[in-house]
Amino acid sequence: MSHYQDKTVLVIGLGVSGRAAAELLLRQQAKVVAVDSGDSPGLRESADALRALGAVVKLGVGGVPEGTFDLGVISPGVPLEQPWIQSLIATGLPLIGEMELGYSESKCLSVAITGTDGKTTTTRLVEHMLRAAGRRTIAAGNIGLPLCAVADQTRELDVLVVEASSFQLQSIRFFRPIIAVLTNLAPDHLDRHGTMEAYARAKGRIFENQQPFDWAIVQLEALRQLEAAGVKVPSKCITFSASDPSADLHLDRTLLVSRLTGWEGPLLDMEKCRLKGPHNAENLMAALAVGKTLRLPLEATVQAVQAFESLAHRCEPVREVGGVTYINDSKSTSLHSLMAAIRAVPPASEGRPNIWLIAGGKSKGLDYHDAGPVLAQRVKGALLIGETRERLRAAWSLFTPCSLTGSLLEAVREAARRAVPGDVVLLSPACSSFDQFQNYQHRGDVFRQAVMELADVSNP
Ligand code: UMA
Repeated sequence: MSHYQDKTVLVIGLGVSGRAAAELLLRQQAKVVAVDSGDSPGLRESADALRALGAVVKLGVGGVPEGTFDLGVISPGVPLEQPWIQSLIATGLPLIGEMELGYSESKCLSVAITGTDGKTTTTRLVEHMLRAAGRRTIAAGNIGLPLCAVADQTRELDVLVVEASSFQLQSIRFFRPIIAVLTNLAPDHLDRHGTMEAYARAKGRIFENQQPFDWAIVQLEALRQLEAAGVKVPSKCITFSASDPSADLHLDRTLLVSRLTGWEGPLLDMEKCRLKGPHNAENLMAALAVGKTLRLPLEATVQAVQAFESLAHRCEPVREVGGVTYINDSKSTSLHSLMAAIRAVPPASEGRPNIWLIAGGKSKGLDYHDAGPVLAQRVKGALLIGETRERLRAAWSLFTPCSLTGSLLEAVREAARRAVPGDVVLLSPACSSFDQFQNYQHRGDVFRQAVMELADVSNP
């Protein structure tokens, strides 16, 4: 008999997570009541599919539905802080996240990866490295594939690689990865978490259930931030950093170097990797450290990660037109990722600024002033779009010339008009996309399309 048989479970939110959670529970003969505050054609389709499997589904519901429940399962995008969720918790109802539910039904070891930036790249790197070493694995979680959707397949796997967001980590209970990676910590999602400390504590929960024999692989700077926020890491720790040479793994010019006992010396030359920039050096260090703790052969892991291509929408080179390179970094929704993208662009030989930056979108409650010095050094001009464009102009115009533009398309055309050979046009919005686009992929696709439509005067 399954854990959930005959239990009445309330599933909150019916996006991909909620739907996968409801389906898993129905397979386990639970009685599912699912609610969503929205009521769109897509949600109605999901609702019909779940009703056909036996669930009770209510759309357009922004409060506690009638009935008594044994368990609540919440989607990551539904804020726990909402009064009706808080009053539900106050009734004593156990409430877990979809990731926790999927984890509780998983039958293999988990490696989990979180961090403000780099978590998807590191997750894919680890998945790629494991496969190259002959291990059976799937990457799931925030990467887009809910844990509940893959839990049934985990019996056949050696390792489940989980990308975990701060939202998902907020609603864990027993989630315990044997290896937990924290790529970095910078202000993000402050509209939901309120303060940087609260955000750091949510991220730090990835280590919460770890045992002293498990592993934490943590960027050194992020470890210090966790300590300042009062988060304890109970497991064995390996640190990495592209800028602090006292870390266990660090960047020495182009080399990734280890000072770990029994693993001392250079591991990898960034010049031989397709991934570029100090932020990717850190992603590579984290992945290699995961390989080490899983005892994968170093030679095979190095070969695998060297061949790894950057993912779509993450510092993705789109095209060169008339000597100008266009880069799609639409995934950038924080100031931290914007600065990483700027640093990953090769500087002009004479050291002059060579980047036309396209930025802006929906605000995530961040302070944009910190980018000033990097903008002054590297950015020739910023073309600002979306809801935040005026706030960005107020924060940045002391450091680089800023222009407001009406749309992404207009910004691409304007950048193309102003750029000269050797320049780079970089879309790295530092904001979420939801003011003008369905998601960051949609925003990146619109950018790519606009770039592909530019006339190449040098190559008619
Ligand atoms: N909803 C409510 N009440 C609310 C808020 C939302 O009912 O108060 C409903 C919405 O109407 C919608 C549903 O909840 O129908 C959406 O649920 P969701 O936002 O949890 O989205 P999912 O489709 O389930 O996708 C989620 C993650 N989304 C978020 O965390 C916002 C996806 O991460 C993840 O890939 C997916 O689960 C599978 O695990 C996306 C993301 O943007 C990519 N993540 C953030 C990030 O990377 O920065 C954290």
